[in-house]
Amino acid sequence: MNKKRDENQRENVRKINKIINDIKKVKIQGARNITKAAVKAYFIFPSKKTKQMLLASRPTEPMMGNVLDLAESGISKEKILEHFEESQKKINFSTIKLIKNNDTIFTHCHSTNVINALIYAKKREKKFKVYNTETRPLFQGRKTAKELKEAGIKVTMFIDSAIALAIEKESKKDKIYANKIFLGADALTKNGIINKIGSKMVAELAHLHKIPLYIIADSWKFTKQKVPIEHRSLNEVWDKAPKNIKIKNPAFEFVPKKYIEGIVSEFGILSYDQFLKRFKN
Ligand code: RUB
Repeated sequence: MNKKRDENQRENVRKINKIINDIKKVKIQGARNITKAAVKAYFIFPSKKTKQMLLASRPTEPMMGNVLDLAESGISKEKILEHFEESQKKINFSTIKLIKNNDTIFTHCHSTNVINALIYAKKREKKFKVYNTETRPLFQGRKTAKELKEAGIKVTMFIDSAIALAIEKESKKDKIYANKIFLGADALTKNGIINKIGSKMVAELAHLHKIPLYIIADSWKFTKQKVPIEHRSLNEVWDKAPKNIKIKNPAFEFVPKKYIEGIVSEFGILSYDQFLKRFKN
């Protein structure tokens, strides 16, 4: 009997550690997927220790913290997972209203909230194409391009340093430009959002060229706490780099709200300040 119990315990620890490692290695990526995986891990063995270990696996994910707080307070796993499905449905209903036929929508990295909304629009016969960026060093952009292609959406992937080319209106004569930008978010804060490194450059270009930037994100990503920016391993950038070369590998960055045309969440399409008000209520 005890042997069986010990075996079960070991198996549970193994499952939790696997999820934590997959999050650390970005095999599980994106705020929504990370949070769902964390919920799964937490409910294998609900405890303060499990919670702490999960939180440490990805510091730039307040949604994981918010959801683990809910789990700790007694909200069931089913209720939490139901929120993600319901919220995504509402996000899809709103995002489709923003998409016009012949749009070119630019996106960066890989956001499940964005991709699900684009696939929903495609299934409802919207005709648009997507430009996306490869997102070095871990190439989440390839995942985005593959998923969109599999859904029948026309997609063109650019190297990261071609961001300006992909969204600048000056290039209109070559038909290389985006007329709408959809980004996901890891964190929604009072003054702006946090998302994959490169997002601020996208936002500044959007502002300069008057291309509307929408953040497509579940409201559970909101936090009042300071969000630490994760700096990842230097090997991801240059494995076995010569000594005495400094390398920086920040994974996320802050985008001020002044660059954001609207937030598409389960509350609908709102300006940043309207969203903050709605969230408070
Ligand atoms: C992913 C990323 C995504 C947000 C939102 O970065 O920046 O835009 O997490 O994603 P990484 P979602 O690949 O390093 O996790 O919409 O899936 O919550």
